Amino acid sequence: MSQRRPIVERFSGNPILTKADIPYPVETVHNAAVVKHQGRYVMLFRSHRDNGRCILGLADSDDGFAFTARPEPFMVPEPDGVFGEYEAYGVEDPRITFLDGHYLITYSAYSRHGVRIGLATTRDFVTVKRVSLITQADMRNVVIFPERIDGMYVRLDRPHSEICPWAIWISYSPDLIHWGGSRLVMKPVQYHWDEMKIGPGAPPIHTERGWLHIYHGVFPTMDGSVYRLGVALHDLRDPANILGVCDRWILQPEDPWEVTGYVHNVVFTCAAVPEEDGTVKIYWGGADKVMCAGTAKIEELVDLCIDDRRPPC
Ligand code: BMA
Repeated sequence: MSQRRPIVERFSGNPILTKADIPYPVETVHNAAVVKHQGRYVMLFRSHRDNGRCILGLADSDDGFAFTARPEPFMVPEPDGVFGEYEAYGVEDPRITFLDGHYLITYSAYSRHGVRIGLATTRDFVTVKRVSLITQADMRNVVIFPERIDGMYVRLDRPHSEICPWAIWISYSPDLIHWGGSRLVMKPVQYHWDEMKIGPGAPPIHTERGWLHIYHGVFPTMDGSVYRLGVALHDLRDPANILGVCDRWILQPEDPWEVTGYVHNVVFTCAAVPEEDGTVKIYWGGADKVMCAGTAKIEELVDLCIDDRRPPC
């Protein structure tokens, strides 16, 4: 039997950004957000410093594949105030959503109190303003939908409890600061490729048939955890309702820089950029060390959620 055609076609020039491309000292370049701004691609990437804590840097591109890093980091932990207290251990895994004329940046803020999510905004990727810390500990992976639904901002998030580990929830807000109405929408499935953990990946993409969400799923092995990517389709008007979750992963660690690195066997996404030709550029960190990119067909990803589906919970 011949191999199936890959769902995500890897860019032939992967990895697209590594620490060798960064003009200040960093040890990794990974888990980046990417958006189109004024016809160009802007990447907000995470880097470990050699003290083990993370900062966020920017890189720009005309084609979405060849990126040039800017000379200075874009976000480092604030020195004082409430952000200083809650992001002292570093800022990680940003996501960006364009809404109401602003780019909304959600990022993991680490401190001795745990990990929570910060919200910052920018209009131009030159200046950035911290707005609020929008979760308590222990939350990660907040992605904001790019449209308001019934007047409310909507996000997917990933709390953690011993009773119900690492599932995806939905929450709503009238003002981006105060969030509530929280409900669980999707759970890991036992003895499945995402049985250990799932978490929101890229901000959802509006398609005619639903919100397409590319998420990550984790499987425990005797050799550590394997991080892969999957897809789910949420109802357009009621995104708490999942229309289908594809039974199989769409991407798994295969290239040498995905299998070996800072943390081995990891593909982890924070960004997917839909294009006018019906494709989507998907960006992922390889082994928590480098940035990679690939392309998929949006219709095919939506079809997978419907035609090859498993229940969300
Ligand atoms: C998760 C997060 C990600 C990371 C992944 C693999 O828990 O910390 O930032 O890419 O682990 O190490």
